[in-house]
Amino acid sequence: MSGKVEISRPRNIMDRLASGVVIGDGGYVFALEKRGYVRAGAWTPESTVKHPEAVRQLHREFLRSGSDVIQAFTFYASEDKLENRGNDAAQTIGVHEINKAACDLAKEVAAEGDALVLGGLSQTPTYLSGLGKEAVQQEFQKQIDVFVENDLDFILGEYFEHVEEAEWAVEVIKKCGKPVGITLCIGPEGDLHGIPAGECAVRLAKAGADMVGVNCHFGPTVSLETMRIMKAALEKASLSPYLIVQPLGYVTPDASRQGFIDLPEFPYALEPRVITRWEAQTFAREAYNMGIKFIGGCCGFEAYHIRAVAEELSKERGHPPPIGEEYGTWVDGLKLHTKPWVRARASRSYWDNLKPASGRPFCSSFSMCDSWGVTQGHKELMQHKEATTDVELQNTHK
Ligand code: CBH
Ligand code: ZN
Repeated sequence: MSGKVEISRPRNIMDRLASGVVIGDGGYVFALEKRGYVRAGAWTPESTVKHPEAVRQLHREFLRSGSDVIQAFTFYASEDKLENRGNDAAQTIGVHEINKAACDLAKEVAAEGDALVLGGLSQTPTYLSGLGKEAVQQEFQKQIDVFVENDLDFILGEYFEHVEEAEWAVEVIKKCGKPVGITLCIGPEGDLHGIPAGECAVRLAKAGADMVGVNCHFGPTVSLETMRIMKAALEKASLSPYLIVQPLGYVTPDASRQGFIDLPEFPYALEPRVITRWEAQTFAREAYNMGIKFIGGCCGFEAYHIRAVAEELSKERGHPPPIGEEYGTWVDGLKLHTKPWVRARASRSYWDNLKPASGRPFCSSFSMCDSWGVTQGHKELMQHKEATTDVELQNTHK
């Protein structure tokens, strides 16, 4: 396949960041759930063992679209998470096998081009249960061991709601000597303990993270707002980690503190909020102009969004996305359309000025967010669950 970029680039993420912008990949769990290979809720990382062809194909789509790095599919693949969700498959397959299979698949596809491979860790149930730093770091260590055994290029701690847990992740990742990125899934209001976004960024840089930023929970516009706050605080503290942003591929102007999780449409009816490829291009430009060096996506961010990011930054990177090398640009394609009024759309300004209709006359622009406010300790959640189960039981016995 044509994933290979002619000029061979440094094999180290830090060198790549120093020499230009790095394009990440997009959302795995959401894409694989829609394709029927991942179950929503538990987000079943054992797909790396059960459906390797599906994970491989998605990696390949991101690579062909212009991703410079391929992320092993290890989201929620910590041992405590696998056990905590009470899933048989995960218990029989196990943390080592799931993470190892993820490393193999990511490495295999990355080698079809010139991509680096990273392993991802994320927040743990152990933290939310208040079991303390040592227990949390032990969970991270089990995944890090596999990433080191498989010699991945760097490690990303992503999807942390609490900066304290993210600091613990940075501390333990640093011990393995690999470069470390860290992204919180927070918005401009800060983390779920109420720590302001700027302070979070400073704490993570001080902990030694090489890349600091946000992923998931909010769309491109809100995520860039958070990044602006982080950047200003880092500059004020004279800290200069690389900035990284991997937002949702959904627009979320109405989301509250916990982002898209609080939207009533999460997770099965978010489609009307999907960003267009043009919005992905605008996002890429804005992120680049802000000095963000690592630009990718999270849930809802599909391969064609990554392609749009790579197209927007073609000049800066010195080449179009690999798929463009094969098929030319989107303009070239559209100029060949049979209908003249479609051919007339072969200009960037046409798409930039378009306000796409939703086709849904009864949809409102904004939603009312759920605001349960439960994250830490899960106490209230458990109480609610018990109450709901009681009601359900009463109902079934009626
Ligand atoms: O799948 C991926 O692309 C990962 N790199 C990040 C997933 S962000 C996970 C969202 C889960 C939402 C939830 O808590 O239910
Ligand atoms: Zn996400």
